[in-house]
Amino acid sequence: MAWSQEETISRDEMQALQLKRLQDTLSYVYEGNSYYRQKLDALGVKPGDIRSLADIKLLPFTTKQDLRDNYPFKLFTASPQEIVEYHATSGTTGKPIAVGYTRKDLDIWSESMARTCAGAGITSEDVVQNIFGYGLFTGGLGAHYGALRIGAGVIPISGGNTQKQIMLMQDFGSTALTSTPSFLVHIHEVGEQMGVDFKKLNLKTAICGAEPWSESMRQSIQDKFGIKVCDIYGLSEITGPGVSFECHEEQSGLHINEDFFYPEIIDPDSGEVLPAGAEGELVFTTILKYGQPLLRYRTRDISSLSYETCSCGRTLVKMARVTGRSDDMLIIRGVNVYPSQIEAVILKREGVSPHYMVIVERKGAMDSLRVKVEVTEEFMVKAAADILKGAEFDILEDVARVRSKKQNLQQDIKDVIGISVEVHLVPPNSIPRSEGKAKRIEDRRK
Ligand code: DLL
Repeated sequence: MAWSQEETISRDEMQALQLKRLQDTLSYVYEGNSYYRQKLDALGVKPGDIRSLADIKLLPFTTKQDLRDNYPFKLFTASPQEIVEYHATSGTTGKPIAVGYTRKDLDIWSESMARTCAGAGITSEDVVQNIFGYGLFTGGLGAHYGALRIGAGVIPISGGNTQKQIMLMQDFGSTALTSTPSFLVHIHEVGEQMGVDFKKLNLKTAICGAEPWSESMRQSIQDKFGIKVCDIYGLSEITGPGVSFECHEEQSGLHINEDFFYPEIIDPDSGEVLPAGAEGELVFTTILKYGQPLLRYRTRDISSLSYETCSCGRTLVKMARVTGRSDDMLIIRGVNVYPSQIEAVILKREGVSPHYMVIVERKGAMDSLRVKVEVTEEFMVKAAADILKGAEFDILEDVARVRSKKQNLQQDIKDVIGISVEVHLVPPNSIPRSEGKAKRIEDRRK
């Protein structure tokens, strides 16, 4: 059953509500945010120009680069006194993207997540084992707030600790799980080795998201645990998890909390707005947010919208499962990684060339990251000369040099992207060159 009344209102009522909230948001950012005021002034758009939802086209897009350029708080519209919680995304060049919530924003976020929990069939009777990471990542606290609002019991275990996760499922009788899908598969693998039969536990449902996953992965998790699994989508910039959620009745597409986050689908190349059903890039305008409201934020996520009625009774528009991105961002173990971050580290190092290849693989349920980097001619010549000289001492020294170069590079990359990586130093010219765009990523998980 729907959690709040707005989830089932008619299209006309929804549009009237959206228009009013869009107009209020525009006045609020125009008054309170000099970045947006300048941007709107440059386009000659005043808040009063938005007379219908279609007029949203007049507004400028906001991009991740805008958030980076205005790091950390220049896109905040609320005053520092009003901000009560901060979060951040994993960064590109070491600096994250900051997000700030007012008390009212936390209320809207909790409401979005309560709807998400209710959508998955979670009630006040449930014990929610919250496996999403707590911290700057929005997953943990977002799911926590939603479960609390529903009145469920929350186990704030956060990520990792696989064996403890299994122990608590058994001992605390968890009935619902909130997790990335890949980590649930890993938990199952470990549990199987321990002889655990997950179907005999109290588990009945899971909410999974924060990374791309497939319908077959859903089926497999459902079969392995004997539970229902619903998709959840969101991004830190907009609110965190709970921008949209699946209902357990249909499990086909995610209902967008569109009274809070106004969705559009655009052509990623031209920026043109596409009609319902067409696949393109998701764009959201926050229409009830105070800390850091965003106008037409380009998510880079590829999806489509459907306004068809859903048997669950919700009238909220549905977005299709996110199938990919219009940029090269990878999500590895829940962490957002851009190949450009790795490139920036490589370019700063001596002895290696800018020819590299990022390889993502799934070993068991876990993603692993390898980076092949070509060493320079000079580095090779020196190594070869040492070998030819046959001086045992030199060769040993050389091996040590290569090893420490590799380890330093591994550490530097880890410091920037936040997850461990295996570096392979390879000879010059051994990575295939391409004639067009360099192919730097090999995602073998698909
Ligand atoms: O991943 C928020 C979140 C937490 C969502 C928990 C769901 C559950 P970010 O770290 O900012 O926020 O990453 C946002 O992750 O733009 C998508 O590319 C991707 N993503 C999130 N959910 C899904 C999903 C959180 N269900 C980025 N399917 C987004 C596919 C997803 N991709």
